[in-house]
Amino acid sequence: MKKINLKKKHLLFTATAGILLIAAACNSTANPYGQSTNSNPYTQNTQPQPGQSTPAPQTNLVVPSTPPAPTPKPVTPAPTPTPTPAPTPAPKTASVTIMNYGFTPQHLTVKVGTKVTWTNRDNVEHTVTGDNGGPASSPISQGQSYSYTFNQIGVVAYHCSIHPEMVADVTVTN
Ligand SMILES: [Cu+2]
Repeated sequence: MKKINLKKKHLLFTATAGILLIAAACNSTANPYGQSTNSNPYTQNTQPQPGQSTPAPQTNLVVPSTPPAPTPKPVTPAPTPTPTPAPTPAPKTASVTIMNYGFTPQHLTVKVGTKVTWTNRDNVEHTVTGDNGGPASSPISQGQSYSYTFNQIGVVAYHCSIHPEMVADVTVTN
């Protein structure tokens, strides 16, 4: 019994030693180029030869396999355009003063659609009467006014029907 046990142990030891040897052999031949290119790797790596420049430490060599995900741009909501209110057309108006038996200004130029207001400053009545259509007021007493809107392009001559020498005109342009 004892002898068999010893023999078994011996066999086990021999087998283990053989495996270790094979493993060691494999290790030594794993890199066949290592010995020829670097005969003494320890001294060469730690002690640079004189005249040999120390290789600069290479940094930033790690290249990420995937590019970093782009940071999502913050979505800025498009500013709501403030609705521009349609400019209210300035009321086109003009004034003519009737004074001293005359119209001032005697020659007036306005844009089409302009409302012209005549105001009598004389202490006598006057009219605004178009020569060929246009304004046609009744007698305007002192301090009163008459208005007419010119909606057609052209020259409108007018006078005072009470005092025909009082003449003037309005030029209506586009
Ligand atoms: Cu008059």
